[in-house]
Amino acid sequence: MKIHSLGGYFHEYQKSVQNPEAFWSSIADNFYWRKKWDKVVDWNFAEPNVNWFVNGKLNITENIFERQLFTRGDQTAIIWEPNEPGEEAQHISYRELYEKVCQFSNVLIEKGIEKGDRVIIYMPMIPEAAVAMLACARVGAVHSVVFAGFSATALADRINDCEAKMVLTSDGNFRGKKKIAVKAVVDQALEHTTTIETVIVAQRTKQEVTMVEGRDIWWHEATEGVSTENKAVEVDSEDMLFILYTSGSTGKPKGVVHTTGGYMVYTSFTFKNVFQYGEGDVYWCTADIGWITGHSYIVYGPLLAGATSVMFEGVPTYPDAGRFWEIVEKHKVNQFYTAPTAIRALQAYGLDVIEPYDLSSLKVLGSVGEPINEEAWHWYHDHIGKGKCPIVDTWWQTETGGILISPIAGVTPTKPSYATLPLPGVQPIIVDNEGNELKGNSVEGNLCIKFPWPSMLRTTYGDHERCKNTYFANFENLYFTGDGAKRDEDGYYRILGRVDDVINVSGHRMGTAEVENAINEHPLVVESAVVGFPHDIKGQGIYAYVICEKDVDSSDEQNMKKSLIATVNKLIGPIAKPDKIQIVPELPKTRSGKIMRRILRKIAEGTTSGFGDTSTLVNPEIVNTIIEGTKDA
Ligand code: 7RM
Repeated sequence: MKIHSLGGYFHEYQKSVQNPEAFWSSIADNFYWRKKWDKVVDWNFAEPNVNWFVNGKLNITENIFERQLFTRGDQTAIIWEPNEPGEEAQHISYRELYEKVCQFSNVLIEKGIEKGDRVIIYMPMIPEAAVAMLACARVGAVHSVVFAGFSATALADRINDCEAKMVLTSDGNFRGKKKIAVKAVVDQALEHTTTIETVIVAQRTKQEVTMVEGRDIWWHEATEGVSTENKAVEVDSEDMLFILYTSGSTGKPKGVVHTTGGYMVYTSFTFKNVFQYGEGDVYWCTADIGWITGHSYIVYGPLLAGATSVMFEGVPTYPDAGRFWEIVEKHKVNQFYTAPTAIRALQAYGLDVIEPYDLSSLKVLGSVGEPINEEAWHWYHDHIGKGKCPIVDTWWQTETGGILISPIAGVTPTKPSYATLPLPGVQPIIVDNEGNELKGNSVEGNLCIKFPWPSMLRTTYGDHERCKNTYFANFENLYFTGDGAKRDEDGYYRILGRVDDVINVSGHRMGTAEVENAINEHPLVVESAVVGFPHDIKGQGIYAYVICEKDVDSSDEQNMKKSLIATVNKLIGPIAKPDKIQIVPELPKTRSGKIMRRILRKIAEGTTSGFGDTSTLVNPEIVNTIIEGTKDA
């Protein structure tokens, strides 16, 4: 079902709220189910317990391949654009991809992977990464993709949390001018895990790697001579499709669990509608498969919808800042989906790097990951879309599986920095801190969702209580997003950012507690506090206030900072690197020992006065000391 007009949108929206079961079953009917569901949705948000397409049986890859091969076998499924512009792009048809997936499924089975087993995918943006995800899904295994920029420690944590049996990786990764060792990180991680039986290594950079006898095997050797025919394993609609780890306000990252039937229906539906994907179009999402955007809108959504999806190995600034636009011209991209941080970074290079390229194929522009500021919105609209492409500012989360609030391209009138209206089936509600609904328009508060949608998270892996406490316990019978939002006089939603201790750095989600925990691991650190601060390109930067052991004197400060950054790199990865580190003698604390983050956030923003009531601090004089010290951060 595709919505073509604003009237059509309101009509479908009404239907989806009045009779969600009828609405979603008519969409799910377009898929191939080995056995139809008994009930569309069965749910409560108290436990929570959410089931979609109850007792339905299917395989998601049968819906990508078998269901579509007849009509799309020769159509390109994936256009892979390598890091080096001089290396040839690959066009992989639906039939070729099908054969690769079947073949690799046979390898997984041969290596002892069974339905329900967890498989870690730690790979760069190469076609094998998509093949790996789909082969897991085909044999009923649960993939957990770990962004290949995470450190060995972060990788080991995830392997241990889900007790994975296998790792799929590559020798290395080409990223701009850099050649990154990937397999070596896996080797380090596996020194701290016990569950991995097999590591399969795709060859990409041909750099030297160590292969452990009996554990490690090359992808090309494992697949050699293996049949390209495979019958998909039947799974239940509510069987796990994947786990994806994401940061929260406390503790270690949580394994967000997505299941099969609902995720399939929702990602495909939202992909087609939000981007208004049409037959023969070329769609490009610049995300990495290590994030939810890569899962839902490079791999599953587009392929379920029979689209041609571009997958790019490199970075936006290599060999120069015109690379995105060169690729748009080269592959005649029609829908382009990226993050505000990339837009702002490229904006800084000026218009000369865009000018050489023909961007006339573009029809729709998308934005995701963080609020898009008005200036970036206008630049994107005027200089990339040449004023003729609608911008879809898509709001969603790892936990929501798919886009929840967004314009429908060319249908919903847009407004800069507004995610606009909920998609059909999505019932947002804004509540105050006591959980009272703020009705009507022109209100601002905590963004919650009051009715389930098919691709919502079902649990956090191995810890259902944590899922309940994080998302369903703040406000009774509501899913709490962690975001603040405003609904304006037109009923449009504007996302105001996180209301918890999660920050958004270049569109990457980071828990301030997670960064603090890493910093605190440093032997010379007594205590630390991490906050976000406004950053021109990244959206938010990371500001760390650190108390060191007495013997770190000010002449050591630069070395100490370097050493702290190395610790964060080791425990999380370069994406968590603090932009500013300030060594402080104390942190502002209340009598009960709580750090007053509100004050630290203000200082990091550059505020020097007006901190409100500081009388509850045990050490109010520290505020001025810290303000004075910001110049050295
Ligand atoms: C898809 C993704 C989720 C958090 C979310 C928001 C922020 C995402 C937008 C946005 C304003 C947007 N998943 N966020 N999209 N804020 N406008 N269009 O990013 O799990 O990594 O992050 O990102 O705060 O809660 S995520």
